[in-house]
Amino acid sequence: MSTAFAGPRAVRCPTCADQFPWIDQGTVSVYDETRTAYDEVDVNGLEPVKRADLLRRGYRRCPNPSADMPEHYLPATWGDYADPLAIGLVGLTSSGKTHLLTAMIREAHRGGLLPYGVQVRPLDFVRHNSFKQTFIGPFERGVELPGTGSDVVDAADILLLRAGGQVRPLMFFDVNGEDLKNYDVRSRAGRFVLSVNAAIFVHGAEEVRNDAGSGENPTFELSIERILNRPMLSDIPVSIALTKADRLRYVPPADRWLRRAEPNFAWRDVRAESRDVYAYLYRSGAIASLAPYESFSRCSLHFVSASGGDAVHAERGRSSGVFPRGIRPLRVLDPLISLLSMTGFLRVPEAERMGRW
Ligand SMILES: Nc1nc2c(ncn2[C@@H]2O[C@H](COP(=O)(O)OP(=O)(O)O)[C@@H](O)[C@H]2O)c(=O)[nH]1
Ligand SMILES: [Mg+2]
Ligand SMILES: [Zn+2]
Repeated sequence: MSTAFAGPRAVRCPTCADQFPWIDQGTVSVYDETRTAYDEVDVNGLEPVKRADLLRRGYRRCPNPSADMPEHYLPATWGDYADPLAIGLVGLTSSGKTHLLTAMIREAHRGGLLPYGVQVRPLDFVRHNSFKQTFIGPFERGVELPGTGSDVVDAADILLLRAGGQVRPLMFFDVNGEDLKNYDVRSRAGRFVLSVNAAIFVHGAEEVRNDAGSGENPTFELSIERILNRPMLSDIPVSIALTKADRLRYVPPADRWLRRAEPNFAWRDVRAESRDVYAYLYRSGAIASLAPYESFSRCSLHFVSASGGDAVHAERGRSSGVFPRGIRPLRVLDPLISLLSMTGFLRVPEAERMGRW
């Protein structure tokens, strides 16, 4: 039989990005919330119903072949699903990655993809609860999220997408542009970069100033250049998210898109918005932020806003700021919807032409 030769399936861990063969070991680790610890349970002798239940909510310790991470666990069902769709969020520190990631995941859990026939549920409850507590909760209360430092973080939350008989895990990695300048392919950051199969390049709109600031950011531009030079990434679909677009709410043509509540879905609209974002970035002098458009064969561009407005800081540089009128995410799912259609997960009319303008 062919399966005898194929051997166990190789999976990639969402925490350390190592690849390893997925072999059924007959044990499952169960998470104990009160002790925040995992207990290994032998499921071999168990009746099928009990065994299936433990597998569904259980975990498995990652062998982490590179041995460069503290002990960590994967959902016991990880090996049952198709290879995850791993999206890298690439951008400079403070471009708005963390807020955008939080707003997107929150919106997806609130049914924001249902109009496109995509159902979403968390794949890993421990991870999901921790993400809710640390990010979604404070964000909903209008608290500015803390900076995440410079390292590539692991998958914040893993979503299980279902659409038209397809099931696929979706995860995002926060990839700090500066970290990629000197990364080694054997490092954790390098492994993450190798595993992404789509990317969102995040560019934050500057605060509107009266002086003719160029909006250029040399560090951002340099790191994008380096990322684009990785040959294995050149053929993935990408989108450019011009975030903090709430700062452009009175600036045409951004205003027109921000007033639209519905995400773009039709190829025509995605193309029209992409042209407007392109023109805006070009005119504001942020030429290098357009590099992904020039370098990848499929790219869509979007105006988005995670918070809907600027945070206010009581004391500069001290505690977190607050969003005084609460948060109002605008069009945050658009970059994701485009990527889902460009990767073929979402069957939209004219999907073949999406991102090729
Ligand atoms: N006006 C506005 N500010 C934002 C938005 N998203 C993030 N910010 C601000 O931008 C700064 C950096 O955001 P953060 O998400 O931490 O950026 P990261 O370093 O790329 O993860 C913070 O001061 C946020 O208050 C947005 O959608 N609109
Ligand atoms: Mg961050
Ligand atoms: Zn791992």
